[in-house]
Order: sequence, then structure tokens, then C-alpha cells
Amino acid sequence: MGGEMQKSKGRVQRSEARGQRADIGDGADTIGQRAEAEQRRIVINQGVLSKNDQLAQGNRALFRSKHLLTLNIVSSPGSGKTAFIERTLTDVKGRLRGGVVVGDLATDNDAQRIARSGAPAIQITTGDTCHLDAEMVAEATAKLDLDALDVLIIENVGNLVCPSSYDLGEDLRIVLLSVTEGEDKPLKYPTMFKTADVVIVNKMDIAGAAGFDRETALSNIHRMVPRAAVFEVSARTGQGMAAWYSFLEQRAAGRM
Ligand SMILES: Nc1nc2c(ncn2[C@@H]2O[C@H](COP(=O)(O)OP(=O)(O)OP(=O)(O)O)[C@@H](O)[C@H]2O)c(=O)[nH]1
Ligand SMILES: [Mg+2]
Repeated sequence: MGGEMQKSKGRVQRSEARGQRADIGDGADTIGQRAEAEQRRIVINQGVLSKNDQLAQGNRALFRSKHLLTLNIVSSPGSGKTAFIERTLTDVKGRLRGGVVVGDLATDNDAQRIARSGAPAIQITTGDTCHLDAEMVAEATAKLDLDALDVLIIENVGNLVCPSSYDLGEDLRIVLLSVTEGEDKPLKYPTMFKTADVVIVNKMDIAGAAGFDRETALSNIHRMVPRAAVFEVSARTGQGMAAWYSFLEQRAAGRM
């Protein structure tokens, strides 16, 4: 494996769809014109999503043909996605071979951090785009030796809104919630939480200091997504991570 880190740059073109939406809405004065503009917006959005869905299916078929387990990790900025990935890859080394694609608006800080754990890491810089899409992931993963991996981890751009609508071809969508964000976040960002396969409650080492209401948080998560597996962990201390590793290794074994 050996700590390589590469960059896939300049994906600002992904904002095309937003540009189109802004254009068609301008100058619509009457109710009829606004309704027509709204209808056209919906058609364009469906077009963008169905193109993404097709590309995501292509990714999924490729990843499965390589017997990879693919994770799409999403959360608010700073919940600990990179810390969670770093710790996971370090601790499962020797049992699972992991590779990472990480998206941020700017900087390759996260890919550098992950590369230090010894895993290959590709940074995507999205410019002004607040999510990864299937095309970006396809381009980035073309730079990885997928035959040398068991698990492909995609760290999405940090926010709980945009990434929820974009299938990347993953097997599992993993949503992180850290104890400092507020117990109501699952209720406020329902689309993200409802599409989760796994919810990781992170930073449990500071739950007491943060006044974290564990019962309320877990109840809100279960209300939004009763089928999700939930792990309460600290990516900093390692607390609770063993149960996550068992789950991960079991799922990865199902792909081999
Ligand atoms: N106390 C504590 N701090 C943590 C834990 N996990 C992450 N952190 C800290 O939280 C901050 C943000 O962590 P990151 O891993 O950069 O978070 P991220 O979700 O990847 O952030 P973005 O990529 O910017 O969205 C850092 O200062 C981490 O050291 C944890 O379990 N406990
Ligand atoms: Mg990060």
C-alpha cells in the first residue's frame, strides 16, 4: 500500500446545473411564467440526477466486480470523518486493505492526513460544489489500484444537505453525528439520516463535557432511520471502535 497521495483537481464544472437553474428563474414575472420556470427546473434537476444515477450504477458494478466494499461517509464539517477513517484504517491494517477518496471544497489536508496512515488517498477539490458526484468518484478511483483493496472509503464534502441526493455507487452510506452538534440534527436533516445504513455517534469521549443527551439523540436517530446500525465511538480514544470493526469486517467478507 505505502502512503501515496494524489490529487484530482478542478471540479467546478459541477456547478453547471445551478447556473442553469438561476438563469431560467430570472425575469419570470407572472404566476404562469414562474410555474413554467419551476417545471423546467424540476426537469433539469431530474436530468442531472438520472445522469448521476447512471454513472453511480457504473461505479457500483465496477466496485462489485473488484469485490470491494464501498462506504460513503457524510456529516457536518468537523464531526470527525477524517479522524474516523484514519483510526479505522490504522486499526484494521493487516486484516483489510483500504483506499480513500476524499472531497473538500479546497485543500488536500485530509488526503495528506489519511496518507500518513499508509493507505492510498486521492483528494478531490470541488471548488464551489458542496457534494461529490458519481463522475468525480469515477475519475478519482481510476487513480487507485482497486485490485489491491478490500474497502473503498469515500469521505464526502462536509455538510448534511447536498450529499444526500447523490448516489456515488456505494454499498453503505455512513452518517456521522458528533456529540457537540445537538441531538436534534437527525430531525432537522431528515433526508440525510433517512438514507443512512449506518450512523456513527462520534466524540463520545467528550459527551459529558458537551452535555450530550444520549437517549434523545438515539431516539431521534431511530425515529428517522430504524433500520440503521448505530455505533457510539470516539475516533480519538478508540472507545466503541471494536464493534464498528467487527461490522466492517463482516460486511467486507461478504464481498470477497
Ligand atoms: N474529542 C474528540 N475530538 C475528535 C474526535 N474525532 C475528531 N475529533 C476532532 O474534531 C476535529 C475535526 O475532525 P476531522 O476529522 O477533521 O473532521 P471532518 O468531519 O473530517 O471535517 P471536514 O472534512 O472538514 O468536514 C479535529 O480537531 C479532530 O481532532 C473524537 O472522537 N473526539
Ligand atoms: Mg475531513
